[in-house]
Amino acid sequence: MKYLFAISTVAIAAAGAVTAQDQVVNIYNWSDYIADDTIEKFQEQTGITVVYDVYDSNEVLEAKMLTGSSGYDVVVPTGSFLQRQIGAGAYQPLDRAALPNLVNMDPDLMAAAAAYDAENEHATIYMWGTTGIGYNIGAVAERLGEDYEVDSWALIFDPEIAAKLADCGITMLDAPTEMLPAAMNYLGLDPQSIEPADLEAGAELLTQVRPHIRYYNSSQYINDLANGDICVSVGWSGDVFQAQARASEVDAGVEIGYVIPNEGALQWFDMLAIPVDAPNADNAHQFINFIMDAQITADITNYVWYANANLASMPLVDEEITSDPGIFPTEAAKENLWSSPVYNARTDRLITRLWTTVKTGQ
Ligand code: SPD
Repeated sequence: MKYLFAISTVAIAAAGAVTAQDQVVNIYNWSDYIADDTIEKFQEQTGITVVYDVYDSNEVLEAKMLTGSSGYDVVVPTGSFLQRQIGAGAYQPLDRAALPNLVNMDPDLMAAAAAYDAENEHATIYMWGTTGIGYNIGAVAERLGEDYEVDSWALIFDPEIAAKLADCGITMLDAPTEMLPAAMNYLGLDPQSIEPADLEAGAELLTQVRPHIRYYNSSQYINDLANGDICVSVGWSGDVFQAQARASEVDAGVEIGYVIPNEGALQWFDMLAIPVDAPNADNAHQFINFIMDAQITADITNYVWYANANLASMPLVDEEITSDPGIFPTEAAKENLWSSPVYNARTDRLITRLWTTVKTGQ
């Protein structure tokens, strides 16, 4: 999906110094991941026209980055994928002099993200979140009882429980590097393990519950949860909160909850990076610097319900968001969060093969 955001001639004239060739920036971002006015504000402020394209899978982005000549100026890989793509030479180092708003970033979270990109040389954090469970509170209570507490991956990974929910619709992310570790963790295995036997055990569990899964998709579940068309999703934190907000707008009696299960969950960072062959690298830096403005980042978090790593933005983020443990996990919940390992090519091939088996049943 590609959007060209129109810009008024007034804004172009105001920008003055930029040449015609410089007046475009091509952004490739996750779907449902920006405020409704961010692009317009950037265009008004800089005179640069934004061409905006979206995806819902790291694998899709990675294929483009490794092929090269994508035409994109700014992309948003998740940390573990970023590291592998940096290794393949897919990104250029950031010009820190062009990014004065880097001072706004939380040094602790940037240090955590540096595990994937030494000294944050190639990327800065866009948003971060967890991969947990979104659920329709009423539909689940109807099937499992009012007293059933939704606090465990058992809701999805226990075949007996999943069977009771199948009729109202369980969905999983089409994200093998997230679903396999979640299943492994539920089995008591290390979610970061790259041992083939552990990954195979995770796949076996996913195959067991497969008859109860309505679909594997990483974006459709937002609307489907909101509309009551499905009742349980393995989903990304902010996406589930967006479903919650949409459900309350529709007011069809659907109430959505998000839980980081007791057994733990994946924590991830999505990173702003510039492809090595970006046609408009200067504009890309302007865009990234604009995003790191405290008010702009706060506006995005307030719109998409994802945590950010911009300390200066925090006083501007709605308290409803900063105080929600599903978005900013408690210290206790943080103890059980894991990060994604960087998979080598061999493990990656195994994961792809196992995931195909899980999804197709063969
Ligand atoms: N709708 C925005 C979803 C952003 C999800 N980022 C991917 C995280 C991968 N672990």
